[in-house]
Amino acid sequence: MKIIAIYVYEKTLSMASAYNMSSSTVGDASSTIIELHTDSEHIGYGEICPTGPLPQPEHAGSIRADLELLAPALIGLDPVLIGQVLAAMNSTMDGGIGAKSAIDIACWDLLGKATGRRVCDLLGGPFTDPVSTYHVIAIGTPDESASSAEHLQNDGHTKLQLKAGGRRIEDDIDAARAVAAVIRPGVDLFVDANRGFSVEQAIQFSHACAGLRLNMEQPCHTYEECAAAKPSLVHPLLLDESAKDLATVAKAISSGVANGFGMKLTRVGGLSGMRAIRDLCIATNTPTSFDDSWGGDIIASACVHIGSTMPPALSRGAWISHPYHQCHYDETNGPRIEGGRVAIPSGGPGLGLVIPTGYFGTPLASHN
Ligand code: 0XW
Ligand code: MG
Repeated sequence: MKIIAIYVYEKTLSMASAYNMSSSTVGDASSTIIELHTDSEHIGYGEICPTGPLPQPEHAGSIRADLELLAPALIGLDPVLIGQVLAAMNSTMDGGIGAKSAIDIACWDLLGKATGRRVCDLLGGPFTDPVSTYHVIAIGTPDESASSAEHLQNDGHTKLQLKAGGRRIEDDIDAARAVAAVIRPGVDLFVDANRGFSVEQAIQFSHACAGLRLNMEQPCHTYEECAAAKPSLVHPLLLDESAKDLATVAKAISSGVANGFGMKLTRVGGLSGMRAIRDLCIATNTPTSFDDSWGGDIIASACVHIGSTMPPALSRGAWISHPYHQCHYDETNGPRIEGGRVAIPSGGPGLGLVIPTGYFGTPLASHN
């Protein structure tokens, strides 16, 4: 099989409900879709959709510029030989991990379609289907946060991520106490400041919440600040934004800075990069989630496929943004949350999606 054309599309994902994080509010998101056309009947789909400055340094414009550079180097390559595709991209440009991740996901989709296997099977096989997910509670008052936590648990959610940061630390402490008071046995609570706490605030928060069963996710802006806070924290520490590649993840585990991770596929090289991190987490008994900043059915499917291959005891769930936008590229198989879990898309091999021809309209760029 050979790549004969690459098409790049824009898809706007309109917000259905508010989503506030410590220093940004997610508005309508501009997703970038990749179609890899081959000399077989198969088309591979990739996607990347960063939201604001928090989860990764890239944005829609920079990703599309990177794709202009990368796409010509891919024409004529066999997409199933993913290591060679990644090597060709790395010898074309340094950086551009987001664009490279979207191409990587499209290659895995093609590998599945070419072999008649689901991506989750090629990644080692699923342990669970449906796959556990976690749900965000946006920044709000203690009453609003506690009431969201109640509703989500009633809907079957067993993993809740309370957003924090960007306001008085006392407000975050009050919200965490209010949510912790309604958390039921067997439900996990993560307080995610998305880099919004200073080192002092992280320590103050942890001590004020000392009796509460929760994990702290990416409290401070940098790896170094999280590492400085860590010895004084009472709670387990999860890294998200600072866990930017495999080497950093390895360092965070071996130095004891991180007790687990919130991981974004398109920050670490797509399914290939995430597979390496998954394996390191399994080898070191370290929990991780399988997320992305945002995105539609393609990125959600990628997260669910690889999320299913994590032993459940170490899985913090696969996160999808579908509750916050109501768009499906594949109305039948597009991932959706039911009872706090998401089924592996079952529309066929690869990512399991059947996207109607022409769904994304006129391409922003064509390479052939
Ligand atoms: C819940 N997420 C995966 C989506 C948002 O973009 C940020 C995020 C997180 O965990 O920080
Ligand atoms: Mg996070």
